[in-house]
Order: sequence, then C-alpha cells, then structure tokens
Amino acid sequence: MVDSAYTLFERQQTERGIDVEQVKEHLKALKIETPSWGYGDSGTRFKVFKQTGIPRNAFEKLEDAAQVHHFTGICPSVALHIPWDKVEDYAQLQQHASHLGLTLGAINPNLFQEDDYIFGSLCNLQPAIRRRAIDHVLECIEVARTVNSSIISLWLADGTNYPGQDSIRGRKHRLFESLQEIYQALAPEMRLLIEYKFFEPAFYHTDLGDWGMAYNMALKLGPQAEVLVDTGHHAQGTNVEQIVAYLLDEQKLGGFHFNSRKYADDDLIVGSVNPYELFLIFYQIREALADSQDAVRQNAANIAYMIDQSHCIEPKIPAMLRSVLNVQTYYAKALLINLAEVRQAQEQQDVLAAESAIREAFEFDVTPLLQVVREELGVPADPMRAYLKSDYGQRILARGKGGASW
Ligand code: AOS
Ligand code: ZN
Ligand code: ZN
Ligand code: ZN
Repeated sequence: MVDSAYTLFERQQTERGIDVEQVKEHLKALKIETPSWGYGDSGTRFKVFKQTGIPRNAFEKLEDAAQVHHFTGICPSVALHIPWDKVEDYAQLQQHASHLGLTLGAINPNLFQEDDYIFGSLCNLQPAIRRRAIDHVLECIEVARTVNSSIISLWLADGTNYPGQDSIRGRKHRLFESLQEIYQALAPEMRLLIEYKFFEPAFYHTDLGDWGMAYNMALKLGPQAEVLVDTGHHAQGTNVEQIVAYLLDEQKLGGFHFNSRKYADDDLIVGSVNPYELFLIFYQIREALADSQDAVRQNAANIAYMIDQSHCIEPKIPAMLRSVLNVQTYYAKALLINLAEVRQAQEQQDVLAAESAIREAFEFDVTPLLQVVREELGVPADPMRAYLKSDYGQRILARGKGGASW
C-alpha cells in the first residue's frame, strides 16, 4: 500500500532530480553486520551489568541477532569474537546460523584478555608471546575458513603507558613482521581489516594509533589488507568523513565499526550523538559509488558495514535495532543528495549553494521512503514497534541472569 505521504515524497524528490527507484535499490542493497558481543552482558571498566535474558552462548547470541534481521531485513550476518564465541564445532554453529537465516561474518581475534598480553601481543618484545598471538590469529583464520567467512577484523590493544617503556620503532617492526605471517595465511578470498584506535587501553602510545598507521601496514601487506574505521576511535574533532574519503580514494577502506561517541570510545547506539557525521560519512561513500574510476566504485561497493556497540544500560536487542535503523535512515538521507547540484556549485565555487545542497538532503523526512522500502523487503514498516510488540523479549527472560559477557 502506497500512502499519500510516500506519493508526496516521491514527487518532491523526482522534482529535485532524484531517481527514487535507484535510491530504493541502494537501500535494499545495504547490509549491516551485527556483533555477537553486542548481545552479551557488558559494562564499563568499573562494572559489568548483568541483565536478565542474556544469551548464554554463541548459539543463543545468533538467535537474538536473527531477531534483528527478521525485523529489519538488512542484518543477515553476525561477527564472531574468538574466544568469546568459542564452540567445539564451528560447522555446527554455522549450521545453526543458516537455520536462522544468517551467515557468519567477520572473525575477531582476541589479543587483549590474556595475562601474557600485559605488554602487548603482536608487538610484544618476547618472541614466545608474539608467537602465541600470531597462532591465535591463525586459528581465527581457520575458523573463518570453516564458517565460510571472508573477513578477519584485527584490533590490537597494543601500546605503552610511559615514555621509554619500549621502543616505538622496535614495536612497529615486530608488528609488521607478525602481520606478514598472518597475511600470508589468508585464503585468496579473505580480507584482513586492520582497526586503529588512538588510545585505550594504552595511554601513552598505541601501536596502531590512527588511520595512517593502519593504512601504512595495509599498503605494505598487500591488496587483501584494508583499513577498518571504528567511528569511536578518533580524537575529539577528527574529521572522520575525510578519512573515509581518503581511504576510498586509495581503495583501502575495508569496513566500519559503527557506534556513537561523545568523549572517547563510548560505543553508544549509532547516530545517537552525531547523526550529521554519520550522514556525511555516507555522503563520501555515495560520491565514491558514483566515481568515474572503477576501482573507487568497487571499493565503495565492498565496504563491510559492521556495528560495534557495547550497550550496558539498555536492553540489547532494541538497542541494536535502533543502531541499525539509524544507519539505514542516514544512508537514505545521503542518497537524497543531488550530486550534480553539488558539482555545479563546486564548479562555480558557490560555497553556500554547495553546503546547502548537502544539508538539504539531511533535512528531508525519509520515513515514508523507508516504510515503502521495508514493505518491499517484506519486513514491518516500523521494525522497532513490531519487535516490541512481539513476545521475544519476554520469552528470553527464561534464560535468567548471568549470560555471556565479554
Ligand atoms: C575496541 O575498542 C574495538 O573497537 C574492537 O573492535 C573490539 O574488537 C570490539 O569491541 C570487540 O572486541
Ligand atoms: Zn571496533
Ligand atoms: Zn572500540
Ligand atoms: Zn568503539
């Protein structure tokens, strides 16, 4: 059923020179991966809050993730974290996923929760500890092979707390050597996504502290290595959209960990604090999707959109839904940017017209558009309301308290 709000929207956009059918196609093609750890208990460094109804194992985490996919139609894959999601038989886990209509996505090694890693993992001065860390990543590559995943997302907690604690350049060399061994173990269809973060848990220097360091490693490793941008991993005021544009232009943007932040790596619901930034990130992607260079377009089309959230005070499934819906909303708005109009304003160096062409798209209400897209995808027009009306949230309470936490 096409209602009058949509008819009006369509007319308005067509008059602006927007191809609404194409916008709908883009929206239907958007796939967002949710993280298994986003369904488990989590907290701050001061306390992990235990909620009732939390999944007790990887199988139940997939069941919760399947709800998010069921109500949105755009979250068909789930990222795993090893060993948080360690199971005896990964093929069985994958089977469970496929029964639920899901696939298993990025495999995230854990190089930060062993006592051995107190002074780092892949950068550690001690060869035996580096060996252990590399072996763990190799094991994750095997898991990826078993579950048919093509992405290894690597985030390192490595760094130092004090000047002089270790040689920054020495650690850089060790890191590259370790990464080379990992890179060589990748199957041809696999990608290694290198995630950076400017601080935390290390407070003086972090071995992969910004996009440039991750990019440099990825570039030297080869075409299967790319950079992962976690939106919460930058210093205040960093222009994340510029990083996105730069990496796209170098064809090294591997994927995102979307979340929202106000101060540090807050891992809040996506778009809750900074929706305009999210929109501007999508503006850069949209521009790259229309680039004249094949390689840039290809990179833009292959971005792995993943959510990296750690909600500790909100119920997990609706929080994940909110994040996913926000990504979809701000992507939709970016698709309403009239690129020809922007280009024309740029050519005329009309600053006000250019800025206005961008902002105008942000200001449209995309609710009627999203309702129609969801109807065509066969999911509820209002996924959040539909989930809250379902009894799933009630049923999982039977799991009790004390489920899986990170
Ligand atoms: C840590 O700050 C990162 O954002 C990582 O992506 C991390 O791997 C993820 O939170 C799960 O461990
Ligand atoms: Zn992340
Ligand atoms: Zn993070
Ligand atoms: Zn984060």
